[in-house]
Amino acid sequence: MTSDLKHSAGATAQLDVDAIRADFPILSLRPHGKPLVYLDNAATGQKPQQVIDATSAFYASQNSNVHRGIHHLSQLATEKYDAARESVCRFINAPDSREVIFTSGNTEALNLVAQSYGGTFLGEGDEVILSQLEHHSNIVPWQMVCERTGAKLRVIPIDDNGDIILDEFEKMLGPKTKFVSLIYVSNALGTINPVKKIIELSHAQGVPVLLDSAQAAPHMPVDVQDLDCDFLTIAPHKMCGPTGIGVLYGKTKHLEAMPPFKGGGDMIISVTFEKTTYNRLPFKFEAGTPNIAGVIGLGAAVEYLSAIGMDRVAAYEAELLEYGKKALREVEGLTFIGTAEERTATFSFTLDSAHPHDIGQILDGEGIAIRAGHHCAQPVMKHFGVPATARASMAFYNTTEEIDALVEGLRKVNEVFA
Ligand code: 7TS
Repeated sequence: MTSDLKHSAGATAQLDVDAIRADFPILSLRPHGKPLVYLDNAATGQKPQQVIDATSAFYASQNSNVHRGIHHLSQLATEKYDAARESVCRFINAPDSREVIFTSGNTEALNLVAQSYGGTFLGEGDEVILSQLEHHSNIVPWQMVCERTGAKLRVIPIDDNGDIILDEFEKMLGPKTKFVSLIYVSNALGTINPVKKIIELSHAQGVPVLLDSAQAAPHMPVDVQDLDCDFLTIAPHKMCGPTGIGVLYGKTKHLEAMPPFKGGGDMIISVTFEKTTYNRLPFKFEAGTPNIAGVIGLGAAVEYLSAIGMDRVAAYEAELLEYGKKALREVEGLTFIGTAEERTATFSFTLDSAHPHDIGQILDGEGIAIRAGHHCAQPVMKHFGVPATARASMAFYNTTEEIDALVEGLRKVNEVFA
């Protein structure tokens, strides 16, 4: 990354995308002999050399277990591991790094809250509010805990733009509501939910709110103190980090009141067969040897993103969104699925000429990677009456030229299936 990129100020300043792209070795691949146009960032993002280097340096020269050895390597690994937690803490502006819990992924972070918080504090007749935009991983864990506890799910409906209907939320929020668990940005449509309003309304009734920010944190500044959310989850592999690692942020008052999610090493202070005393935060929720290389890679990822500036990432991607909306509208027979005013640069669409899977296959032949399917959000597909969509999801290293390539690719799909 060039130094002027790090130091130029202002949210609307252009990114030096050429310099950024040079950091991502995979972007110079040529699948099927064509330049790679990677537009499947909502599924997973690509990794800059800085993250690859941090991960391989761990295995090459730091590898050891953390929080247990007194030898040089263990201390080094522990230092790197703890420093990564501080980096993540700064990235989301958490008040205290003990509120930053490492999990195996965004999915595990959601399961942790559903099982530990929900399993403890929900009872017969209580209600948990989700929205119709949720990814399956913020539906199924709550269904599982509702089955066990007798609580019920309420679902905020969406309109034909793919926006949640706030009035309906206000109507269902009441004395029975015990928790709100909401997707921040829709993975299927890109809709950015009015989360601050939801949190304000929920808190007015004393109801805690979790934000699944798997698709928000890669695209915009996420500040847990400004949001005042009670919990927040992150999918590091969608924001330059490795797979196999996730983040749960939680307010201390909730995390202290919750039982551990998993038992094992590191999450205890003392163990006898009669009684185990649990460790303090965050270790209470981190049983067993963690994904040390993953955490260190995540630390490098958030440092990389912070050096660019998430406000600049958001401003640049907003330009990609505007360009993409205009360019894709020119493709014959294309219908956008999801047209919310507030959204990220994620384009879900259908073509009159071809099924989404056929679109994906023809585009692949052109070196263009998109996702076709229900995107693990079947309730969203149901609302729009489609079994699947084609989805092109952008990141800050994508360009308007790549959107042009997508448009050309879609014209080719129309020709093939004419
Ligand atoms: N929540 C949201 C909003 C997501 O987009 C995803 C993954 C998850 C949770 C689950 O994250 P994981 O990393 O634990 O699997 N979304 C997608 C997608 O849109 N295409 O592939 C994965």
